[in-house]
Amino acid sequence: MGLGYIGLPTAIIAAKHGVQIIGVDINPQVVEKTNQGQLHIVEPGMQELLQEVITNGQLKASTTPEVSDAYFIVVPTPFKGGNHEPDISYVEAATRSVIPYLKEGDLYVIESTSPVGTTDKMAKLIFELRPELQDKIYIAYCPERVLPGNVIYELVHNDRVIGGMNEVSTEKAITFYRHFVQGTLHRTNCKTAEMCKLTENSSRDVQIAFANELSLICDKADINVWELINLANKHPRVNILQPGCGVGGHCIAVDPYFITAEFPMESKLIATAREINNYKSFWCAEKIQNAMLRFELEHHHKPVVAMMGLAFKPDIDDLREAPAKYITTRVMQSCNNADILVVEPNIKEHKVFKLTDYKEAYEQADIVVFLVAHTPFKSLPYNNSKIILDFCGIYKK
Ligand code: SAJ
Repeated sequence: MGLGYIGLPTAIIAAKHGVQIIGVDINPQVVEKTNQGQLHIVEPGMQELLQEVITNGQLKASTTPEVSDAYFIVVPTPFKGGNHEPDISYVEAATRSVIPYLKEGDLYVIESTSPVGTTDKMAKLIFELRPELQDKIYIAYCPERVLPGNVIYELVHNDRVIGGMNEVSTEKAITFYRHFVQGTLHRTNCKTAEMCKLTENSSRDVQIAFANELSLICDKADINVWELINLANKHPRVNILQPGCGVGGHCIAVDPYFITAEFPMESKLIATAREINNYKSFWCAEKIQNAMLRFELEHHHKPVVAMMGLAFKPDIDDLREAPAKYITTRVMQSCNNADILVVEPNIKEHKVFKLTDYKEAYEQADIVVFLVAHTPFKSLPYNNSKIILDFCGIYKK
């Protein structure tokens, strides 16, 4: 259930390993494209695999479920409201749509990132509507852990945590994942498995916040934060991540809120990390605006500014929740007349931003702002005559 960034690759890989798959999505265009063997997401190597499993009939897409032996819920869990309350309505809708098909011996697994207690809630819903299935079906939670861009490898090789409602459910789910997972399958209960996913991404968010906080301190102290982190990491037990222009994407910048919304009194560090990482983007925008004002005062004309990168991390074309996109929008809104050149080498065009080639933008700009450490940017020679704001460590030395 759900043919997005995780559901579709999982369906393809399982199909490739001999499982007969019906991929269900509420979006008819996604279903149509998938059945034509066209990948609607960007993921290296996946297009060929999709073509193969569609051609040999192992995978078929549909807008409605069919009777199966196992059901996997792989739909988004966004948040709602100012308090970032998790919204599990898609998980619930997908669950409701499979309930009529469930039969004795079936397996039901949630993979969607979910607040603690979601699997229990969905089990309750299933048994309310189908009381005769009590103790006759297997229910588990098994989060995905793959890194976009490396999905084919990680879906097969990463370890997975599998938490059943009871031990037999865990075992049943393990038997399924064995079809294509070569990593170790770790047994637990569903609540721990739910919390484990949130913990993994919150841990990364907290670690990035530490690096971002250091970058703010170093800016004031006039210390090169990249050199500092590199040196600190020479300690055998220190491993600091890299600062950037904020934390983006649809996982790390979202999942910690699933903890803070439910446990606000206890999750002070996790909440502060979120604030620091959000603040870092705001701070970058302010820095750029200040540099532009200073330039105008000195030169009596507005600067040409190159905004280098829009994606949420290096070398991808995914702009979802991208801090670079937020910063670029904010800067553009604050200066109607200034020349802002927007650069994103990983996409051809964008419906809001007019894109400029990265070499051309670098050439023309008075102020160059590095927002994302895309590989091509690293070959641009450092030009002393320009004002360079390097928020992502293109020129680390
Ligand atoms: N970032 C930094 N500094 C760093 C590392 C990352 O600023 O040192 C920023 C990136 O630029 C980006 C954001 O963090 O804006 C997130 O990027 P990421 O590469 O850390 O993670 P995602 O969102 O692509 O994927 C994460 C992964 N989780 C962990 O590494 C714990 C992945 O394994 C998960 O499957 C995925 O979230 C998910 O779906 O939850």
